[in-house]
Amino acid sequence: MSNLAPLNEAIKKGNRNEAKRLVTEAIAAKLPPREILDAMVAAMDEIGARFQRNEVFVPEMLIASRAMKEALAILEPTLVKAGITPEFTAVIGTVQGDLHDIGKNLVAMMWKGANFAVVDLGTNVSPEAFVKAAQEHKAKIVGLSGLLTTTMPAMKQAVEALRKAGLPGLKVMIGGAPITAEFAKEIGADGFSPDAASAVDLARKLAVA
Ligand code: B1M
Repeated sequence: MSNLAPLNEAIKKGNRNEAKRLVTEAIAAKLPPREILDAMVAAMDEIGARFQRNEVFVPEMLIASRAMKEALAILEPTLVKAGITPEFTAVIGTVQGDLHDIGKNLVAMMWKGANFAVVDLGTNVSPEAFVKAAQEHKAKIVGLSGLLTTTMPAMKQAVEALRKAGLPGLKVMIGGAPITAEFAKEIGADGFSPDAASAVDLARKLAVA
């Protein structure tokens, strides 16, 4: 196999068995691991762009992300052997008091699909836990998700704790249904994304800023 278009297509369609079969074939055919990875990441970029154009919706993003995740797990040992590592580490979690995780999981999946190393702290995450994880994993990005207006103050507290920890170069981005760019500015976050696709673009932008 020398053409990676079918692998790209299988991920976009969320056809995980086909994606796993094709990535296995590509590895066996000794295609350059970077090219295999690029074809897979391009599929997720395209899905993200389609989502932003309202051409696909959350279910399509979820199944594409699942196909990506499973195919990536097969490719991972080959990438490690070739010295290809994730672009950077991003920590994500839903803020304290909030148990909603569907949107946060979607962002985490899209980030993994974009070749970021993702540390997912789950839900109801305290400001201290965000700080600890950012320090431990030398994160470039911390992403805070929140769905409740009542837990927006917890988001502010998490941003304050991260700032107080003085982690050099760390960027904090936020998102969730009640969150706005104005609120991000107000609490001193570095940015806000309205959806999982733009969360990839923003994380990339912030990581190099
Ligand atoms: Co809850 N809930 N809920 N709920 N729930 C909402 C949020 C609510 C708007 C419903 C309503 O009243 N209309 C309302 C909040 C009102 C408010 O605060 N103003 C609400 C409430 C009140 C509650 C409870 C308090 C209800 C109760 O017990 N009385 C309770 C709170 C529990 C708690 O958290 N402590 C509660 C509980 C629950 C369930 C457990 C039943 C369940 C959650 C299941 C789960 O997440 N595992 C649930 C659900 C499912 C919802 C709704 C229906 C759907 C949320 C969702 O998953 N959306 C929601 C109503 C609604 O939004 N229509 C509602 C789909 C998801 C893909 O979108 O999460 O917005 P979203 O994520 C998007 C973007 O926001 C963005 O990208 C995602 C994908 O594009 N995004 C980020 C999210 N995080 C990001 C981070 C980023 C960047 C982008 O960077 C880091």
